[in-house]
Amino acid sequence: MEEKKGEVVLFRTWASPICTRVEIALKLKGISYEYVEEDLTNKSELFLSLNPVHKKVPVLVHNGKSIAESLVILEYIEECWNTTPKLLPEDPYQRAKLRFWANYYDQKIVPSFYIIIVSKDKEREKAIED
Ligand SMILES: N[C@@H](CCC(=O)N[C@@H](CS)C(=O)NCC(=O)O)C(=O)O
Repeated sequence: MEEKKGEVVLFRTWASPICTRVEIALKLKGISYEYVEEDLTNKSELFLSLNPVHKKVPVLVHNGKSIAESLVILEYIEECWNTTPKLLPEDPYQRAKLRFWANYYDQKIVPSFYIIIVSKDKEREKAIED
């Protein structure tokens, strides 16, 4: 069940597995949000004002306040919507295992994903295999 905590907007781009991570968290917690597709080849002034340091998606805007960096956003979501299903398990060992796979996703899956969508031939085949 959704907890009413105000307006949530997610600036993302469809081809980003990093953004998908935030979207999964929002869906898991049943949080309603507006999706704004940002064109990374022509970033809007609004978007640049929301993440002036890194200028990257994802950016979460909650009640007019912006939060950048996907892992920071996940922690914010967990802290703000703390009565909905937990993103992290209680048990420290289970947490460690989850962090291991989250790190694996960042180190292995995300780079391969970008190679798959932009490369051809052998490089692409290798990324698929990886
Ligand atoms: N460490 C950042 C990485 C975010 C990131 O790399 N976003 C990419 C899309 S996946 C981006 O916005 N790239 C646009 C750019 O670098 O100009 C996070 O976890 O949020």
